[in-house]
This record gives sequence, structure tokens and C-alpha cells, in this order.
Amino acid sequence: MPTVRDLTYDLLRRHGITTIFGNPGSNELPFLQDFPSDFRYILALHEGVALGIADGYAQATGRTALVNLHSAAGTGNAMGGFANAWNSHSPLLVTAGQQTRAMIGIEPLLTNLDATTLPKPLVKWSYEPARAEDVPLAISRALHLSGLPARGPVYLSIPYDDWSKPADPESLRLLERTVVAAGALDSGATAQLAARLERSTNPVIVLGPDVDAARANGHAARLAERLKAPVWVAPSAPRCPFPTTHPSFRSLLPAGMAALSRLLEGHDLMLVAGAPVFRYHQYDPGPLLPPGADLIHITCDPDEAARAPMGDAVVGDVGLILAALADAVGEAPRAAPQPRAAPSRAAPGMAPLTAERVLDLMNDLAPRDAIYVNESTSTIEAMWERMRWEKPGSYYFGAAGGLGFAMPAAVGVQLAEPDRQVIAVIGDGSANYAVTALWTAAQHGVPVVFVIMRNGTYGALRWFAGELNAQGVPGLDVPGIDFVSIAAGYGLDAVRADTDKAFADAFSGAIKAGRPALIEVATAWKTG
Ligand code: TZD
Ligand code: CA
Repeated sequence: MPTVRDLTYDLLRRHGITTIFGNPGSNELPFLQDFPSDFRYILALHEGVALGIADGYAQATGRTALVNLHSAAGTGNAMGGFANAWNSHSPLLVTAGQQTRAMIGIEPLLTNLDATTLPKPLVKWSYEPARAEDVPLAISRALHLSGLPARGPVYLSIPYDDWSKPADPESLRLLERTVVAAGALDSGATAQLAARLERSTNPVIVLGPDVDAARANGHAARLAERLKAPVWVAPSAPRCPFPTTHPSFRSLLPAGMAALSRLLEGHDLMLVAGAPVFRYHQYDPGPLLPPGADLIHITCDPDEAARAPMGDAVVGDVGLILAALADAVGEAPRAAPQPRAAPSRAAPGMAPLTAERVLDLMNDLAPRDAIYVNESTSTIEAMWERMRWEKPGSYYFGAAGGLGFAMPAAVGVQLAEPDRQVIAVIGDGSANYAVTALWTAAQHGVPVVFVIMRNGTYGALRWFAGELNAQGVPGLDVPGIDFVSIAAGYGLDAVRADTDKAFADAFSGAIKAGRPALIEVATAWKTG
């Protein structure tokens, strides 16, 4: 009879999982001992980084990724990552080692006290098996559940003495199971929805991250072409759901109610797919919809549908529904929307360069299918205005706004997408939350190019302080950090490049070299 541990590795293989992201402790050693040669362990030096790398990997592959954390302290270190993963519907199985069952009751060192409460409310399921024999079923359930819609992180706490116990022979049936999610509309419902779109005289399409997650960007483009509708990206976007070079593409919607409704005034129907309606940020009270407008919401997430304060919702497979609508809807009897004005180009200048100039240079010099993982918070609009993102999976940002996402996620995305160049665009504030991701990139030769935009300040917070009219706030500047030394210390090629030519040379050189690299560039605050 296999042990609980043997059966667990077989279950993981069965689900195509042979990579484990983690940071180990004593409670996890019995699971990791005699590590199978067909698995690889990606060590992160902090649990937030382990979770972030796994999040990037899960989003880019579209498959559940396994993260192994150490008890309560390790889970706590990863909580910011749970927030991002929860909001991006990232399929993650997070396991945490628990103390041995014989001692849990007396709370020895490294007990995960009330373990299942700890990650709530940022997981779909949180569980500690009642018996060792229940571990394989829990692993199987967690793997299926994380990957079923709406996807998301699940959490298992596993006492370390469970791994060596014999598995229940009946658990072998778990190896044979498949679970399939359906989620298309029937033809009648599709026709009804299509008719509603056809009746609209001025529809607008708003797309969110789950369109990109479903790799349905092409279906969305086909639908936009049939409907002759402009396409906006839902606010606070963590992914890019539509080619930014498509003539229907507009831009990122503002993250305030009044501003969003004002911008879409004149439209009588909003079709929103793959996003919550809406992930606002600043409080900007006003109407939820433009006057006279209706809203139809297509989402994979029942909770997103239920909590929306306006419109009608359809819960199902975003990709299948968009594809069916694109097939069903007749060609609209109006002219296609004019393409937006070509993105402006920033003038070359003296150091410090504007952030816009740095972005233009990256756009010019990076491969056309490069992937951008962003945590440069004051330049988000500038990126959406000018970057060329055409293929699915071209852009990632922390979905809960929790910093410490992008440096690790860039490593995970690059591991998942070895044939595309990953570029991490990171602010000099954000770069400090999960900087040890650099070490994992160096150790595994993951050739991300990290670009640190050094404007010396928490730029987005300075902007927000202005919005809130909050004067005299302390703690908004971050002077005196040498990212070149830090990156070199972790084993990367690292260089400071403050002029136009120095940046262009360093950036092109780093891409050509195919090794993990960091470029620090001084940028002007305020840009524009
Ligand atoms: N801590 C965490 C974990 N997440 C956060 N979002 C913040 C703090 C607050 N915060 C923001 O929302 S943006 C920001 C902070 C501190 C400034 C980031 O500065 P940066 O980028 O240098 O990375 P910019 O371009 O200068 O804004
Ligand atoms: Ca900054």
C-alpha cells in the first residue's frame, strides 16, 4: 500500500503538477524528504515571494500551481499574496505544514493554531484533514476546486506525521477521477443576448482579466468588430484582455463611479465581460451607469454577479459565451468606431527621463510579444495609453493592489512562458516588498529583465494625497536605495542607466543576454 505521501505525489502528477514553490520548515520536511526526481522545487526566500511566483505561474499557465508554506508564520508572510490571488482568480493549492498530531493539543513551537481560519476570507476552501487517511481526498478536492470556476486559492493544513501513514486503498480511485466544468449558454439564451446587443444603437464593450485568463481576447475582438463597438478595459485592470493596437481599443476606464459613467455617456448598453462591475478605487460618488444605459455582465464568478449593484448578469464560461455571441450577433448597421488617436510619444530628453520616455523605449526595443508585469503605480495610465500588448497574457498587475506581487510574479510568468521575454516594470517603492524574488530568478536563470523606475517617491500616494486633499502626510519618499548593489548582491547582472542612450543600450543588451538582469533608471516626478 502506498503511503499518504506517495499517493499525494501521484495525485499531483495526475494533475500535471511537478513544480513546487515554497519555503520550507521543520513541519514540511517529511513531505519533501526523498524528493522525487521528476519534480522540481523552486525555493523562494520569503513566503510572499513563493506565493507570488506561483501566482504568476498559475495565471500564465492557466493551471493550478502548488505552494508549500511553513505553518502559521509562513502563511502570515504570504497573506498579501493571497489577497492578489483571490482577486485574480488564480488557481493555487497552498499547503502549510502543521505540527505532529500527537502534540497539536499542547501547542508546541510552530503549531498552526486554528489553522483553517488563518487564510480566510481570501481562499475558496480552507481545511485540515481529520485523519491522515483523509489527506489524499483533501489534496484531490483542493486540486479540483482551485481549478473549477471561479478559480482561486485553496488552503490545506497538513500535520507532518500524516505523510508516512499508509493510504486507504480506496483512495487510489482518486487517481482516476476527472471533473469537468461546463458553462456555455444554450442556443436560446445566446440568441436572446445577441438580440439585446443588436437592439442597442450605441453599445460599448468593457473587458476584464477573466477574458485574458480564458484566452478569449480574439473572441472579444470578433464581437467588437461585429457590434462595431468601442472596447474599454475595466478599472484597476490586472491583465490585458484586448489587443491595444486593435482599432476598437480605447483605454483603461477610470476607477471612480462618476468619472467612469461620465466617460461612457451616450452609450445605451454596456457589455461587461470577465471583470467585477466594477473594481473602483477612489471614492467618486455619482451614477453607476450613464443616463439611459443598461448593463449586461458576463462573469465566471457567481459572487461577482451577485454583488454587482447594477445591471443583469450571466454566470458561465466567459470564453465560450463570448465566442457564441460573436457567432450569433449580426453585423451592426453602423460605421465601425474610429480608431483612437495614435498614442503620443514622449520626447527624448536629459536625465532624469520621463517615465513615458522609458516606456516608449521599452515598447520600441522589446520583442513584439514581450510580457509586462507591472508594479510601477504612478505610470499605469501611461502604460495603458502607449504599450503594444497584442497577444493574450501580455500584462499582469496585482489584482488586489497589494504590492510585492510583480517581482515574484514576473519570475513565475517567465518560468511558464520561456519563449516570450518577461519585463518587470517596478517602482522604487514597490521594489522593496518582495525583492528576494531576484535571488530565485538568479538561481534558476530565469531571464526576466527588471526595470526599476527610480523617482525617489511613492508617486501614486502623492497623487492620491492630492485627490483626498490630505496635506502634510509623512513617509512618502524613498531616497537612498541602491538597487544595482542589491541586485548584484542577489546575483543578477545589474546596471544604472539614466540617459536615453544608456537605457536603450542596457535594455537591449539585457534582452540579448538572456540572463536575469536589473536596470535602474532615474525617472522624473512628476511626469507629463
Ligand atoms: N503596501 C502594500 C502591500 N500595498 C500597497 N498598495 C501599499 C502599501 C500602498 N501603496 C500603493 O497603493 S502605491 C504605493 C504604495 C506604498 C507607492 C508605490 O510606489 P512606487 O511607484 O515607487 O512603487 P510610483 O510610480 O512612484 O507610484
Ligand atoms: Ca516611485
